[in-house]
Amino acid sequence: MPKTIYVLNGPNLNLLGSREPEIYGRATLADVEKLCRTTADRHGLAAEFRQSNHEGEIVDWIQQARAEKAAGLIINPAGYTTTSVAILDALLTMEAPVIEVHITNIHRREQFRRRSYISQAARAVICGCGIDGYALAITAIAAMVGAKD
Ligand code: DHK
Repeated sequence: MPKTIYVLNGPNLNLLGSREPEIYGRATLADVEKLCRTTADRHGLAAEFRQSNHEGEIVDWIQQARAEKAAGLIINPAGYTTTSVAILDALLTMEAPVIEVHITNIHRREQFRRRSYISQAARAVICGCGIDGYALAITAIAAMVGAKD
């Protein structure tokens, strides 16, 4: 059984491709999922890919990843980045590496997007690489946990 990386996506990312495409691009969440599966597979890992518009559901999934001893967790917290102590607290319980991903460069955008609660629990933060950031994060976790190349 391959080890599993959880890839969690926060609110409004279900609308990728049609939501402000001049900012977030034309790729859909299904495209992101495909990219994650292909990249994980290349490293001998499995991807558990999910999206929710609900904070508590994301907290539940983080606890599930911990209980199931996931190899790592990638999260694009989207709008919860700057508000969610609950998601931060859940991530702080993870022993496996956590990487925070944002499609856009949040530091080039409005001031309020720049202060992330989540970064305090993240081994790395990738932002501004578009959806490729997810693939980079999976590759980084594979290296961190010594998965096969
Ligand atoms: C996605 C969102 O939905 C925003 O709330 C964040 C992030 C940025 C992204 O770039 O992926 O501010």
